[in-house]
Amino acid sequence: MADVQEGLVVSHLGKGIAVEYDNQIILCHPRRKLDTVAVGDRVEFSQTAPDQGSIESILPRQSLLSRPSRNNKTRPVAANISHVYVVFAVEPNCDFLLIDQYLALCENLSIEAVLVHNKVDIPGSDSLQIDLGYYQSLGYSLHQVSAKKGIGIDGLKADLGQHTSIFTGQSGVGKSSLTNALLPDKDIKTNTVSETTRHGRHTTTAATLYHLPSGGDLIDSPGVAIFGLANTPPVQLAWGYREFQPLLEQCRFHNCQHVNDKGCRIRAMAEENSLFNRRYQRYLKLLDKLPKARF
Ligand SMILES: Nc1nc2c(ncn2[C@@H]2O[C@H](COP(=O)(O)OP(=O)(O)O)[C@@H](O)[C@H]2O)c(=O)[nH]1
Ligand SMILES: [Mg+2]
Ligand SMILES: [Zn+2]
Repeated sequence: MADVQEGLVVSHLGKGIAVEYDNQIILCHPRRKLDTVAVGDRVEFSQTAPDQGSIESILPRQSLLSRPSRNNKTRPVAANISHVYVVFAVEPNCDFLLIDQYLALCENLSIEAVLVHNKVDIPGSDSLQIDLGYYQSLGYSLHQVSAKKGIGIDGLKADLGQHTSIFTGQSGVGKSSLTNALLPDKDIKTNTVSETTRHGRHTTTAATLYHLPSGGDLIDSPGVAIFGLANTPPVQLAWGYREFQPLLEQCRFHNCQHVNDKGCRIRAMAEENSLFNRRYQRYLKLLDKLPKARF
């Protein structure tokens, strides 16, 4: 086999995969039978022409985020992310059910979830404080920011500088605005990727990895809900609620679903503590959304 080099997958282009190596972009094609390559993957490739190559293998992943695709399958989107920044705001109406869903999934994927409360310049943002304080009591970090007014952006930059991250959250909360605040020359960079390779336009629907000028890597994925609950068994959903974890062993039945089961410690706790109960009610809603028949 020809010499292999190690590179970083930064984007999918129209005609191949953009692999960064030695400050250059090499347009690569995966070997047949290789698993689907995701942005953020570290790969071994062999060069076939000055700016072209063939991906021989995908190096072991620290994490993998997938998006649901056809036939109940999932498609890898972003690899090796260590932190997911869950963005929300008072407007559009803060969707705590969606936040809990992201937190539960991250917990199960061993990815750190960080809360980003954007648009704090909007009056009424204070109304979220009680719920946010509860999340903080569970150990979640919280950034209070305004992409528009530049509030809290330096703290966010410093935090992002340590790792590979992705923003998630419902449409309209300000993910693109935050990305622009962190990466002012993003559009230039996007064009550079396609110009350097001359092998196909950069598709705006694909995920792209950017090196932030202030440090750290950010994977930008325009799709809204990058990861869904479709493949989450109920036990994982319950475990994804951090405050449930120490109680799970205390339910009377080992297969307790924490709904109407006798001797359920989690339900008992929900009756005693109103903030716990708010999260518990959302757990019940998410449980209801799971495709039960499959487990
Ligand atoms: N008031 C206010 N508006 C913001 C802020 N950040 C973003 N927006 C606005 O919210 C809307 C949606 O922002 P966008 O970045 O497109 O959200 P995305 O769908 O999550 O990418 C736009 O009209 C932005 O101008 C902010 O910090 N404060
Ligand atoms: Mg956007
Ligand atoms: Zn229980």
